[in-house]
Amino acid sequence: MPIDRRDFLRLAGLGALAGAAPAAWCGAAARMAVAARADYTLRIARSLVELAPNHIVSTTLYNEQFPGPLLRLKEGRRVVVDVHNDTDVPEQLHWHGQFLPVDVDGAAEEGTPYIPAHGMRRLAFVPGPAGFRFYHTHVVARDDLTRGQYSGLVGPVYIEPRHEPGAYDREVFLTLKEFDPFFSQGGDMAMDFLRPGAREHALEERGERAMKASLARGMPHGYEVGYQAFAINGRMLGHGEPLRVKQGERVLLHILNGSATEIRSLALPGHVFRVVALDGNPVPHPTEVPVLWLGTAERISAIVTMNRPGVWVLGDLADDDRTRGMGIVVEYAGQHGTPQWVKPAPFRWDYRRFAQPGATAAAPDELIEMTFAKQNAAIDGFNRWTINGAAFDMQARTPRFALHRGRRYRLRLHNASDDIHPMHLHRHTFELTRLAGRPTAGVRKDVAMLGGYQSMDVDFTADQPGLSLFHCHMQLHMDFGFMALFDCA
Ligand SMILES: [Cu+2]
Repeated sequence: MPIDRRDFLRLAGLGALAGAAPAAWCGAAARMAVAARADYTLRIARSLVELAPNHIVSTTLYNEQFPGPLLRLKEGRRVVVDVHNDTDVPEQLHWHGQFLPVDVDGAAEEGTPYIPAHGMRRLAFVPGPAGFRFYHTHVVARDDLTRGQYSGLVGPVYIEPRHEPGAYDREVFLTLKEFDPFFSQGGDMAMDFLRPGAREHALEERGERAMKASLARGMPHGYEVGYQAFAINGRMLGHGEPLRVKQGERVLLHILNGSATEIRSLALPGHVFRVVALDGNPVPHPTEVPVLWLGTAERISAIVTMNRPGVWVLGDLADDDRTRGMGIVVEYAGQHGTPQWVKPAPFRWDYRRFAQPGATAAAPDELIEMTFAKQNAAIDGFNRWTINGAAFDMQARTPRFALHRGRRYRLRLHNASDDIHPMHLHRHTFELTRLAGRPTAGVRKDVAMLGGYQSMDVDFTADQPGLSLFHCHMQLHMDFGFMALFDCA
């Protein structure tokens, strides 16, 4: 739910600074006092979330709330954030989608210092680029389902651009998140919704060989993670405040998939979503779609024109997940009754819809190829993931790819597994330039779903000195090898 800075300061116990400053607070003394205060304070601690009156979960949160407070920052204006860690374990806070130095970015793999257990770090940085970003924990959880993204450590960030286009009446932030995780073997995640859908024969053969080899060893499947509860903004469907709208209103939804492992979908019966930004970056070709799909950590900003009065469910297409909470009620003024859900017609998600038709990507200076593969149940029953044959090694900090500052790189990513991988690059934005053999240009993201047995090209300019982490954003994959570093001299 939207929260402005004044509310946030009040909630954070800093009300004295948010209101009118006392008369005595003037001159140098006031400047010093203000400089000693952070703009925002985040406190990491174990707490409770009331998903529904009969469903309260205990997890780790920012400021005892889910999601963490919306941080509204201004592009280019320095901000100071104090992060306190009241837990017994070191933490990392990653500023997802921003271009920040290694010291602040929030990944131990790059060299960001930990926020010590029962300690704090003061972070000062210049936010950017403008748009919908977020912050989240960035620690390795492995088999501990209380840690990493399995916890409730997720919060939205909105960096106000210098010029806001503003063709909408109001903004609503929605964070999608599951709770009460458990280990399972096998799942039923949707896999056939991506377009283009063509698989590469060579990748398929390689994946099937790996599966046969693991079957021969008697280790066919590694663990997956399932969840007992599903929620939007920490409330199960029907248990939070509905999204109250008026006929004709244009509502800009900023949707974040804060899941550790799940791909999410959303539909609102009788309405369409005009997608204006992906991962916070305006798309070249805003387009209306009936269904949204988001891999872990992806964001979609979409305008919905409220032109079908009623009481509706804005919810996930997966019946099991929606009935266990993944949705929110949209209620028009003066309308009453049971919220209605109507299953949408089949719809395939294709990033190319939002690209400039006919545009071609600039040629890169260099090509880096990576092949991702799965070794079934190879680490204590968990799948091991490799990049060009090597799982990530924290001691050696490998695999590592050397980059030259200012050069433009094309990453050619080959997926020799049947899973979809939401691939994320820290500290940069990349441009999608080829999806399953089809060229595209102009869509800029920081996470993109790579389909099973498919290849994808993404281009970026190496403009951040030091190490930048590149990984699959599925917690279960990144924790078991699916990470690499770029080293920019
Ligand atoms: Cu993955």
